[in-house]
Amino acid sequence: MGRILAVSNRLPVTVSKRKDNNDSLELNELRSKNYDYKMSSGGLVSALSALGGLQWLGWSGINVPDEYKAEVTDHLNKYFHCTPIFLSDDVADMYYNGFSNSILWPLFHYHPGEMNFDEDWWGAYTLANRVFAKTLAEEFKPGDLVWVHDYHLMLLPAMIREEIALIKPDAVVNIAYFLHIPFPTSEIYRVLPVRREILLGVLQSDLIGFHTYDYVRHFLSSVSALLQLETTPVGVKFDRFVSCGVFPLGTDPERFIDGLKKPEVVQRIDHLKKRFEGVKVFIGVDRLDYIKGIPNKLSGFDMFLEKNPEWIGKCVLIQLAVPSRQDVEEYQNLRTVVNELVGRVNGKYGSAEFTPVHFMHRSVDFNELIALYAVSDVCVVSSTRDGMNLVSYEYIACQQERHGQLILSEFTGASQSLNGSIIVNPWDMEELSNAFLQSLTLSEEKKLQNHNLLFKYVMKFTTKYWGKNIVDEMERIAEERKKQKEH
Ligand code: GDG
Repeated sequence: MGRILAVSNRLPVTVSKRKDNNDSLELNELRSKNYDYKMSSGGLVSALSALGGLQWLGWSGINVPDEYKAEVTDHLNKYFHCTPIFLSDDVADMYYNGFSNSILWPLFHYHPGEMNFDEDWWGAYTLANRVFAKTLAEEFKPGDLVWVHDYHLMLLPAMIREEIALIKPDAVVNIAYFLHIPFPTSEIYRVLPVRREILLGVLQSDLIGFHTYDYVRHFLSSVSALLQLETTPVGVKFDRFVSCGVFPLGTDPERFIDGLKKPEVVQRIDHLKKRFEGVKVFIGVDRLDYIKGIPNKLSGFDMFLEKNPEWIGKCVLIQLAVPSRQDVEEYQNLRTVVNELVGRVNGKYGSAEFTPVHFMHRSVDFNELIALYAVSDVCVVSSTRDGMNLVSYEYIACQQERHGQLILSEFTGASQSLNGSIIVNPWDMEELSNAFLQSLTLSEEKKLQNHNLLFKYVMKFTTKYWGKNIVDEMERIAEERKKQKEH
């Protein structure tokens, strides 16, 4: 197999226009003549890089005028093995904020009421996918494996085949597709006006991966109901057999465990431990997104304190809510709701000495994040839907010392793997408030038992394991196809 061409909406490098015009500055990896570059680190980036021979294609994230496109392309390619996709501001807005995040995202997370179908957004989505496909076809060399990521690019597998056929007609193209969010039940999916087009787009992959078997099942029933194609439990009989499989994503636990040993993190942990001495700490880490069930968490915490007043003053909820998609209206409304709820809980139980909810509407750096994970007694994940949820994995990786407990919504993909967590229905306030209490009152022995189960799982099913599994499966499929062709 040749290189892996990973395609995702955004590149793992942030490109920004340089504000200074200081030509005397030295040009290096982080700086070309007119632009700055910053590599994002994350589980996915390191896992895919570890597979070797990786070229990453994705949207540059900013509008780059024609005269600078060659500069940015050459720089990204030379230093980062990245190929940028350029989109105009208008197309990018309608494709990303519009169709991807205001139609597919709410619908796939069971919010059909918030989906306002718009023909122009659909047009922009189609166009953006076409631009991706054309750039990819130029980049593609026979033997490369194409790996497409996520809901922004559901038309891409079909378009890739069309574009490559135009310029490299004899090339064999192997395509894997992975969906990072849930695939909803077919009764929800069928609401989408372009439901057939989207399915036909992904079905040009050789392998389609999902986090859980429920998502596979939903996908297969949509395919059979809407396209009348024959399916088996592991795929679709199409012009080729399209394999559909379960590949639950994990995290990179070593990155967290090693991070906790850094002197500045050790120091920060000491400081936080002193700050919260004698107080139990609940932690929530979410993008400020309506799927994360932050209002449910705050209401559950409210009920817990109301029913168990002996805990008032003895526990806090630290909620980190990272700003997200602030150009989309639903996210602005959510912010108002969450601010109101935080104010209500703090007004009800707070005092001059004590604040029950510490709410941060911003992101923190990695060191601060892992220090917060490490000093917390319980992590609360209350998503109303979540493809997987990696925060729960990261928390466990940071809990070797404290054996903290995990309250986990049954509507996350993670809940199907993380045996040892306290599973809750985040819509059942009674159950959620009881889980807050239970997590604090479990015996040390039970806490250790839960932690050991979870820690073992998180250490084994890592991002690297996930990436390797998908690539191995793709290689197997490619090999099988080759043999079939020879006979
Ligand atoms: C989508 C799906 C699926 C958060 N705050 C800070 C920060 N984070 C990092 C966490 C974690 C990541 O963001 C969030 O990942 P999740 O998986 O929890 O959620 P989504 O962003 O919604 O991701 C999800 C995932 O794709 C992968 O397939 O699991 O279901 O929705 O890594 O650590 N990182 C730093 N500061 C913060 O303030 N440094």
